[in-house]
Formats: sequence, structure tokens, C-alpha cells
Amino acid sequence: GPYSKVSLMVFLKVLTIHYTCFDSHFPLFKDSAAMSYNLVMKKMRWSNAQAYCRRHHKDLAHVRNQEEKDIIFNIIQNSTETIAWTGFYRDPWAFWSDSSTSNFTNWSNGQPDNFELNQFCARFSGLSGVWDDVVCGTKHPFFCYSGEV
Ligand SMILES: [Ca+2]
Repeated sequence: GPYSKVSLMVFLKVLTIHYTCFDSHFPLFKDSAAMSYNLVMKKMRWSNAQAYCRRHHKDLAHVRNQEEKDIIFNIIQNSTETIAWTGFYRDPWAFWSDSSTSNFTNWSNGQPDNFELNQFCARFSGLSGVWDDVVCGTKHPFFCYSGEV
């Protein structure tokens, strides 16, 4: 299915950049303590995506620096998706879903604008590689991470 196809691409990407895949699809690497990103190709609202990641992986993905951004950008560009949730949300754009923080910002021009005062979650564009704040109830595929932070 599409999920295993993406997993293979993720696997190749993470090998290239010396991240070791950490996923049940690749049990050979299960003992390697490293972080991996997984693009889950199910469309969910942000809170449901968060619950899914916490149940099946570790949490929604944090993107705390350029290197991590490049990783998820590569993954989504090699997928059939163009938009995905990450773990970023307004509180006030300081924390990721797993409570980690960073000074890294990656907003699209003019964002976050909290249009109509109801945009509390950030989605990642696989076309432009930047974030936009949108309504959390919008359904998108999403990035989870697994392994060590
Ligand atoms: Ca917006």
C-alpha cells in the first residue's frame, strides 16, 4: 500500500543522511536508538493525528531546526501528499506536541495570521516547505516521529 511505499522512501532518505530507521517495518534496525519521521497517509484533524502518533509512534513530529525541516521536506516531496500536520500549535507557537521547544521558525510569508481568529495548528506545505496556521479541524496526513528525541 501507499504507507509501505513511503516507508521505503523514508528508509532510503534516512540512510542517506545517517539517520537510522526505527520502525516496525524494518525490524533489523529496531535496536538502533535514533529518531525517524513517518508520514502517515491518513487524513485526520490535528488532535486525532496527535492521538494516533502517540499510540502508534511517539508523538506528532517536531521540526526544531533546518536539518529536521529538510528531512520532512524530502519525505513529503517523495510522497503523493502536498500538505501534512506537524506537532506545531499555538500556545503561543512555542511548543511542539511533545513539549519540545526551539527558536527555529519556518513560516510562509504573512503567516501566522490567525485568520478569523481560529487558526491554532500549523500545517507543513510539501510544495513550498513552509508552515501556515490553519483551523485544527482540517483533515490532513501528518508526520509522526519514533525513537529518541
Ligand atoms: Ca493562516
